[in-house]
Amino acid sequence: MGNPLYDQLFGIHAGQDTPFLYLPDGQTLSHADFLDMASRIANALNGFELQPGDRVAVQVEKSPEALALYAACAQAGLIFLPLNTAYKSAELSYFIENSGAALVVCDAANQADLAPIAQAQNARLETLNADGSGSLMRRALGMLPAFEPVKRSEDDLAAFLYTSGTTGRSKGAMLTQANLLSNAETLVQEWRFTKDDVLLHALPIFHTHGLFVATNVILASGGSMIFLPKFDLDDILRLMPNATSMMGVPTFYTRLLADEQFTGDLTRHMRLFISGSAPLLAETHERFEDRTGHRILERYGMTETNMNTSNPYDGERRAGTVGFPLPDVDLKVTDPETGETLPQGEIGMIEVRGPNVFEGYWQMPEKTAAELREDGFFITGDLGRVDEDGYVHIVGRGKDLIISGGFNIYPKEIELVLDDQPGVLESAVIGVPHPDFGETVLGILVAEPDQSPDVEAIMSTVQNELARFKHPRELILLDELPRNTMGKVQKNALRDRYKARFTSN
Ligand code: MCA
Ligand code: AMP
Repeated sequence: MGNPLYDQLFGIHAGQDTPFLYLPDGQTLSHADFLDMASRIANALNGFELQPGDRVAVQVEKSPEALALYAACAQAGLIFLPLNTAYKSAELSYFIENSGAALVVCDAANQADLAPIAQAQNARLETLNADGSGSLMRRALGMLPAFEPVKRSEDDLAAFLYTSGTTGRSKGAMLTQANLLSNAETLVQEWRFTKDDVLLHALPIFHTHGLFVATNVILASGGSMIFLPKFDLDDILRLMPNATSMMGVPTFYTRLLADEQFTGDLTRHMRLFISGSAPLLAETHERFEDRTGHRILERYGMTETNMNTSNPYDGERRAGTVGFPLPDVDLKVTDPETGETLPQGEIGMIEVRGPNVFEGYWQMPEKTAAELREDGFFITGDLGRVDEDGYVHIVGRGKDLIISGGFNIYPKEIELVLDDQPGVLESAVIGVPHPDFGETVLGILVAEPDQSPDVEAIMSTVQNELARFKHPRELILLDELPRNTMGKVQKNALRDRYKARFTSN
């Protein structure tokens, strides 16, 4: 027994001087350089007296060192737990405490805020900054660039990714080595990635899309990435001529289309554009094809499952659909009430099963049992149907979720903060169409009798407590919330009323 994740994604490139990361400053890191860096970090981690299976919570900017920390955790048998850089202290404190992290790695700018949180948890705190400086790399640079991977099996946990829930409490999705490896291998084959690929990588590396889909596919195929700190339109336009492929959320594609410099000529040499994390409007798909001649390949996944379906590489990429179940994924559409499989073509709950499906939620057996059936099917919370040609269509969500620019936002979490504010009786948070982010957050407040809540003060409290991308774009005071006869708030009625709030038509 070796360490399959390390051996199959990273170790296979030992000694290879072929490029792995092209950085915006013109530097190139080979696969061998990257492995040296990862091994030095693994040696540094080893000095912290961590045990295999310990969680390493990481909130750092995107950098080669941050990616090498992921490789080092695989090598050292530690569970990698990446966190959105937008999270504020109150949000971080929950993740660190809930996961029982033994090590926290953060940007030096956040060290003072995180120190008491780490201390309360008895976790060690190290820093890693965007330029690679900080206490972790200072220590790592004094280490040897070789490390014998800790023995692990495919069933061992490799990563935790936190995903919010309808109750407002985040759940740690436990992903095994096999979950990550099986999906990476499948996607390399389905999307025809090879060592000649150069992926334009502008996604964050704290979510499934940028970390497991993009990075693992490139690692498994032996290709390389143009590794950008974030999505910057000018960088993308400048560097696209050097790439063969790009992965992005729909906002990447609408932003590109909004720029006249994005032309067919710029993309002629490109092999593949992939979209996911949020619905790609059929209109965007069509406009992209008109402009470039390329049909974007849309796929569908989740934090809990990695990727489930994909439009075909060869064959029709059908706009408005997420394609077919991946070869090793079983997909069925069920009655949300009874769980019975529905006849082909009917709309119901999408359920998936396969080697990609996670182990469960960390220390939440009831939530795991509610969403992961004993026979291995995971209840996605997405409503969909399969058309007569087998293409999967996502038609809505059974879960109360907003997706803004590819980031998931659970209204409950924001409602809990709003409900707590002086003079507020109750609130409802909804997602409404937005031209750039797809959807954006709108908060509706109802005042307590004879009170007039200070909306500006409430907005600033929300801004202090929650990550920027969760902030309501606007707070609106209403006399009452629309309710059905059972007393349940009718969010559909609110969504309908405010659907044109941020769009011109
Ligand atoms: C940034 N802001 C946002 C978002 N991103 N607000 C709402 N939604 C967002 N997604 C804030 C910024 O902090 C800024 O605040 C203001 O909005 C405008 O910033 P802007 O410069 O326009 O944004 P940006 O920095 O260019 O970022 C937009 C982005 C980025 C490029 C779309 O959000 C992004 O990279 N999204 C990808 C997310 C992703 O990887 N999702 C995958 C999840 P201020 O004005 O105060 O400065 S994995 C997943 O869902 C599953 C598994 C799957 O299928 O992949
Ligand atoms: P997350 O919890 O961040 O993993 O987000 C997963 C959710 O994003 C899914 O359950 C879907 O609701 C949504 N999603 C991902 N890819 C797509 C897609 N191509 N089309 C529509 N929704 C998507």
